[in-house]
Amino acid sequence: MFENLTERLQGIFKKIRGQGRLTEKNVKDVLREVRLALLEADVHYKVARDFIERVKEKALGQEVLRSLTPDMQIMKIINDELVQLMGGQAAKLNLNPNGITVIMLVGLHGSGKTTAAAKLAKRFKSEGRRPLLVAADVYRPAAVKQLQLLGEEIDVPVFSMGNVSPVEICKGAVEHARSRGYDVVIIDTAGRLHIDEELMRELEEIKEAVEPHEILLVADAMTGQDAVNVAKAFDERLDITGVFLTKLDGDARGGAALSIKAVTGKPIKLVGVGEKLDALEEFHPDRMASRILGRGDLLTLIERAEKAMDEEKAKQLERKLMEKKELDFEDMLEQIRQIKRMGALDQLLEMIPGLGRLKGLQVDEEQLKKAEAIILSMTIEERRNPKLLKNWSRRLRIARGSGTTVQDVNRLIQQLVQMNKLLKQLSGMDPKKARRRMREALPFVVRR
Ligand SMILES: Nc1nc2c(ncn2[C@@H]2O[C@H](COP(=O)(O)OP(=O)(O)O)[C@@H](O)[C@H]2O)c(=O)[nH]1
Ligand SMILES: [Mg+2]
Repeated sequence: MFENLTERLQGIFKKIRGQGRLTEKNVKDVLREVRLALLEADVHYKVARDFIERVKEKALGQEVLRSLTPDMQIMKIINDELVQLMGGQAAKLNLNPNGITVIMLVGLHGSGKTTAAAKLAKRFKSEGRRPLLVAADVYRPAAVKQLQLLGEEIDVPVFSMGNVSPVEICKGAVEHARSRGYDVVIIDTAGRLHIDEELMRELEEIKEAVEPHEILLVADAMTGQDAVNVAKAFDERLDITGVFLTKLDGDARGGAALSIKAVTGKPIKLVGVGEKLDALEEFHPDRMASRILGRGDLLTLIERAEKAMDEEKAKQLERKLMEKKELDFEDMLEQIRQIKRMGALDQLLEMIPGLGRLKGLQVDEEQLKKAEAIILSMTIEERRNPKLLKNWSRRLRIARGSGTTVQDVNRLIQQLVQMNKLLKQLSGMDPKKARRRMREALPFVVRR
């Protein structure tokens, strides 16, 4: 799915990786290429233009996390904007909480309406609902037969009537559902090769007759911008509630998925990812964005870095450490927790240039856990006044309480002594240098 776009974008990010920071010039260069990549993916040109404008504003504005490398900064901004472009939040189906839900599927021939109807029915059935499929495509006998076969496959009844108009069939179906206790009515309507007036009028009549809770336009993602135009045309006549985008498993270029919300204002609610009847997914803009960027793992890491690098907090701790004459075990505990918040330290270090010199360092998770357990087994008094630990029986109690040995406890006490020694040495130093020395002396971080 969208492999080409993903590949292009990754190539673009790579180019900017080596550069020191984002400047007007390199942002412009990068965004020119991103714009081309979007157009090539068949994104609507206005959508692409506005998108680039927003990314540029953010990249050159103050909103970026300065501690990330330039490619990460740009990637993060593009990711956030992609999510917004596709609607931000995932849009849920509007179901009637106390009665029958009517869902009407509309769209051109071959877009996947009949398949989508069966997929929805299967999903509802698995959720314990009682769906009823409605064959309102009366112009081709084969269409009714196709729905009936799919209905048999998933064991969901298909409502059809002889030689009457689609509007009558739909009304009849809702009546039937009411009397037989079906709670979701899924209408498979007729399509056309092109949008035509007769079809639109028929669909409007059905809409008026059964007042659907959802009118989903079924659109084929493989047709790119055409799908967007179709969505726009259907929306203007029917005021659709959302889009069911099909065939995303094929070599769709992404244009439809990226442009539909921006052009029509209507969200993509569901996507079809295969011919099988369980190939149905909810549309999540955030997941789709990270799929497009192909770096879901990295994005999670960046978010973690943002959380962990809460700079205010880090400075506060540093300031506190600098002001204090003596560190105690409470300070150490706080430090341990900060390291833990950062998680996989070595991965984070690689993308935060300021910490690059710590490369090759690794958190000793075992030691970290042990230290935390030991400190947690101390009384508050002992944490604040480490001198109390000269008493052997206290150390024995702590070792037992934390499942460690007295040697472990001794070692931790020794570490605190070392930290305090370092702190004394730093006291006369230039604060900047001192802070750096202090960070480098973090306990529990070992050289690989
Ligand atoms: N690969 C793929 N094929 C699909 C998907 N949805 C539908 N199709 C295929 O598209 C073709 C047309 O589907 P159909 O439901 O008959 O379209 P309709 O004319 O709108 O009712 C069929 O061959 C389906 O198997 C999908 O999500 N992925
Ligand atoms: Mg059909």
